[in-house]
Amino acid sequence: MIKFVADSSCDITEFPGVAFEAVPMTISTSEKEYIDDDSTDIHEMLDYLHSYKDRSYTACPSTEKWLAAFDGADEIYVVTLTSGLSGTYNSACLARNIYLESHPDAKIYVIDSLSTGPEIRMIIEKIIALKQSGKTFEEIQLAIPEYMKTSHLFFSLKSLHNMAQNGRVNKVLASAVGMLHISILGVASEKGTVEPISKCRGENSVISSIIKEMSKIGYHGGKVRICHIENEPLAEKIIEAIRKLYPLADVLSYPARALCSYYAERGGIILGFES
Ligand code: X90
Repeated sequence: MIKFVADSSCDITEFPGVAFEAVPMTISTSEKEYIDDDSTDIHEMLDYLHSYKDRSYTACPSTEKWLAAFDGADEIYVVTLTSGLSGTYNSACLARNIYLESHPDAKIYVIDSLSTGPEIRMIIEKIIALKQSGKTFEEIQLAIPEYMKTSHLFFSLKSLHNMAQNGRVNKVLASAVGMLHISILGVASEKGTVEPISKCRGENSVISSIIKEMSKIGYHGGKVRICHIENEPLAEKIIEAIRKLYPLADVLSYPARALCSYYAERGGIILGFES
């Protein structure tokens, strides 16, 4: 059986027509835990965290959780959140080694996305398309690193509070963003970490800066995936701006699941695209 697996930072819970599983990350405080699966009410989680004044944490899936997702499969493709910010890639690699001891004929390809959300989704979509066109495991192992040279991730965030609290960005940068109407525009760096590009004042500036930065990297009408944290209007305006330039572009927006919602915070958007 062929299986496609990711951690829940991919923001999708199913893929029609294939065996796909998202292994949940968790978000917690000292009094409550949210498991990042279909059961989590993200609006409620964001409200709760806003009113909760003490600190909150996240955790990546245990090796056991990855193993449970591999169970029964003998050709497995795994895409994880960046190893630059999380232990999820290491945990998945450990699970691969353990699984291979009891399933020596299985093939498992674990991919460190060096990114999150929409770019992970694009990598999964690519693997599935390659598989459906008849490519072998070995061919896919060669094709994906090439594909990842053409996939990129931008984000626009209104707060870096949760990232700073959990040591994922520095506090000086975070405190500069707390102001009303200021968003920080950034890019996933080569190492899979947060790299700020500019501060934008107001929504129009966010939209034009994103379009400008995309074309700088060589966007010319390829696939775009946008997840938003309770900010569908901004995602739709970005789509509109892209379609003005490239009416036929394959562009999609959808709400983020819990892990990306926690770190990108209310109002944030994360955008993956192909150059
Ligand atoms: O506990 C854990 O292992 C999870 C840690 C997750 C850390 C950051 C997740 C970022 C989510 C924020 C904006 C995009 C940043 C992308 C940089 C690669 C989304």
